[in-house]
Amino acid sequence: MTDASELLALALDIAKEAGDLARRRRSEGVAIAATKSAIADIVTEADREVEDLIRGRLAAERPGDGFLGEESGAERGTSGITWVVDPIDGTVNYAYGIPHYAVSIAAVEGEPDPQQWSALAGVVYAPAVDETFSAATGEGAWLEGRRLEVSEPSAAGALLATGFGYDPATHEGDLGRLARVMPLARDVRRAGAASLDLAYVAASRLDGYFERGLNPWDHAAGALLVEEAGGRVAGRPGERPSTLMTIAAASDLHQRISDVIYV
Ligand code: LIP
Repeated sequence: MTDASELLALALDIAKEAGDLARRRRSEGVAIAATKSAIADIVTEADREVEDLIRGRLAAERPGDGFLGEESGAERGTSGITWVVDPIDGTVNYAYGIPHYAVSIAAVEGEPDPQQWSALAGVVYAPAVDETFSAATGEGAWLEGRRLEVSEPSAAGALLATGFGYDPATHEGDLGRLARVMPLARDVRRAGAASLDLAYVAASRLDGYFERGLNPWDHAAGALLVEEAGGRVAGRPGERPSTLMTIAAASDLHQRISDVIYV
């Protein structure tokens, strides 16, 4: 039986080292290495270097584990544990010098598939503000020693966050969903890093978050944070989070967001 707090301790140590590297590279100047799914979907040299550091540390400390990373792809392990990694979530923020990006590391058990896996440990580390959000299954979600709990919105309405994909062809649909959700909101934030949007829901800095088009590494750690803070994370009605949809909030608000998105 794998000890979730042991995996969490390793993820915390590696996320800190990886975040320090990302912050250092940011101060030295960022080089765009390539574009991916669309011209707006960039990868920097630092994304790749930070992922190599994380993957190298994990391979050295836990050689039997699998890996699924945004930049270097997937490798099956033999231990039943897979590490799901976004080295710099919020890459466009990072490239523009907006200090809102994060290292996201999750350890999951079972099939390396978000529709099947069980998340055991998750860390979202924001190097620019030196904030570490962490959770292990059954042990709660934490920010710098403070136990986190999701919030239901006040009478003023919900403070929500959302995001838009890199493919312009999807924007009309995203804006249509936003228009349907707006009546629930006191206001909306578009901050540019899904892992931090989820961490902020866990920390009651946001009441809710929804986005279409996320990849497993965008939500693997953040979803565990929200669930361990007493919230709910799902996709389309009855489904787990996926590229089709990710909704995170306290239970009642979650249902209301889902109901207006899937009318
Ligand atoms: C980003 C997400 C963000 C989403 C972007 C992109 P990346 O991840 O964090 O929420 O709107 O389209 O997927 O590319 O910075 O790792």
